[in-house]
This record gives sequence, C-alpha cells and structure tokens, in this order.
Amino acid sequence: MKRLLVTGAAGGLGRVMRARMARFAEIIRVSDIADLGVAAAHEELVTCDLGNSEAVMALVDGCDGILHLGGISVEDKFSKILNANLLGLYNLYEAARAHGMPRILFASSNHTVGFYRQDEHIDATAPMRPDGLYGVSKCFGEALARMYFEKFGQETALVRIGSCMERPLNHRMLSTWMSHDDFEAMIDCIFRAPMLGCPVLWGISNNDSRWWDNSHAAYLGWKPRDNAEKFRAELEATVGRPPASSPLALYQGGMFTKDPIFSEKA
Ligand code: NAI
Ligand code: 15L
Repeated sequence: MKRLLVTGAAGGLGRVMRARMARFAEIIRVSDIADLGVAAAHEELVTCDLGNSEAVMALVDGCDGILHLGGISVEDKFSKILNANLLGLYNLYEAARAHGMPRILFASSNHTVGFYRQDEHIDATAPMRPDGLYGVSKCFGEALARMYFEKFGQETALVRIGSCMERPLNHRMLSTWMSHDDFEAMIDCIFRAPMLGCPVLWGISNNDSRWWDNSHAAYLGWKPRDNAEKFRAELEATVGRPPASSPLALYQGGMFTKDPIFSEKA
C-alpha cells in the first residue's frame, strides 16, 4: 500500500500497532482525537474527531487501507458512544465510499456476543448477544459495514477482538487473549488477501480454551501462533480463579455484562 490510515493511534492497541505498521505501507497516516506525539519519517499525523464528517472525509482521502481502532472502547455514556462509534463509523464509511473504497479492518469486539455463557462454543453465524451499549455500538458497526459491502462492494474485516494485550490478566482471558504478534499477522493477511469480502473474524490467539470458531476464515491463511495456556499456571498462582457464580466465570463478556447504563448527567 502507498498509504495506510490507522485511527485510534494514541490508544492502547493503537500505540503498539503504530510502531509495527511501517512495513505495511510507504506512508502511515496516524490519527486520534488525543495527542499523537512526534511523527516518524514515514508518518503523517492527523488529529481528528471521528464525529466530525468533514474532518473524516479529509482524513480518508488518499488512503489505500484503513486500520480502524478509534472509538470508545469500553462501556460509557451513550452520547460518547454515539459520537465516536456510531456517527464516527458512518462518517468513516461515507468517506471511504467517496475515496475509492480502501479496504477496512474494523476493530469490533467480543462484547457483540458477551451474553453467551463460557460453556457455549459459537461461530460467526451465532446471533449477536451484546452485553452493553458499547457492544451494541459494535453490532451497529458490523451491520453498517455489511450494508456497505452488499450495496457498494466495500470490503471490511469485522474483527471481534477478544483481549489484545501483552498477556492475559485473568482466567477469562485464557480464552479471549490475542497476542500483539498474532494481531499483526492477522492485519497482514487481511490487507494482502486477493479477495476479502466482509467476514467476521474472531481476534484470538490459538488458545487451548477458546470458545470461538474461525474455521470459515481459513481462506485468509491466518494462523495464530501464540497460546494463552502458557500463562495459566502463573495466573492461577497469582490472580486465581473467580468464583463459579461470578460474571467473570459465567459469561464470555465477563464483567461487562454487569456494567450499568451510565447516566448522561454524571
Ligand atoms: P483505547 O480506548 O485505548 O483506544 C481508542 C482510541 O480511540 C483512543 O486513543 C481514543 O482517544 C480514540 N478515540 C475515542 N473517541 C474518539 C473520537 N471521537 N475521535 C477520534 N478518536 C477517538 O482502546 P484500545 O484498547 O486501543 O482498542 C482499540 C480498538 O479495538 C477499539 O475500537 C476497541 O473497541 C477495540 N477492541 C479492543 C480490544 C482490546 O483488547 N484492546 C478488545 C476488543 C475490541
Ligand atoms: C474490549 O472490547 C475492550 O475494548 C478491551 O478494553 C477489553 O476489555 C476487551 O474487550 C475484553 O473483553 O477483555
């Protein structure tokens, strides 16, 4: 690619991936509403609110691919989710439609299916069961992307990320964890694939105790190499197992299932 856009580049995952993106394109356009620091030689920095349609139109202009990590990433007030994850996504897809439909990787979330129990194994055809307004916003994002694919041919990978971080932090993440290396390899497969379409992909490493089946996406050639199991002994010795009645042990979305609807007044 000539130019890859990375949104949410000041965030937790964005900072890690920003540092790994140089090999993917000649120019990396990094964007966020928050401070992006100093540009590397191969980078363009653009501060932008995803909720601002004109700014997003300019942001996408000239890009051949979009790694869309930007947005509200946990349960929050609906007004914040509405601006970044609903309006922001609409703005992104309208901008992509106006600028040659660059392929998009949309960072969706396991919280689209958070109310499945941990003893259920599901694939990409399972009905959505979001565990909060954040999860609902990712369901909206997936539906929006699907509509732009059916109507216009806009390709998107809908990546339902489990827990992408340095290491799993609790027992639930022995199932949901995805290593940074495996995510980078997935990004590579998604942007290199001759034909992508609009698949739902589960963003997890090759964890022994996984709940989600990615076999429908074998055509992408993504083979996650890491396995959260290597952290099990250490986690059980330090954090321990949650009680069997805890949402952390019951639901795929863990504690997100217990989040309240946050008041706009607070
Ligand atoms: P994060 O919250 O650390 O980063 C998100 C970034 O989006 C922040 O830098 C924030 O400033 C930016 N942002 C928020 N509102 C914005 C707006 N209106 N305009 C422009 N930028 C805005 O989240 P993280 O962990 O880096 O996740 C990245 C993406 O991956 C998010 O979309 C999240 O929902 C998704 N995801 C992440 C998972 C993980 O394990 N890290 C798991 C599942 C999904
Ligand atoms: C998410 O969707 C969040 O963005 C992230 O912060 C993690 O909490 C992750 O899910 C998870 O479920 O572990």
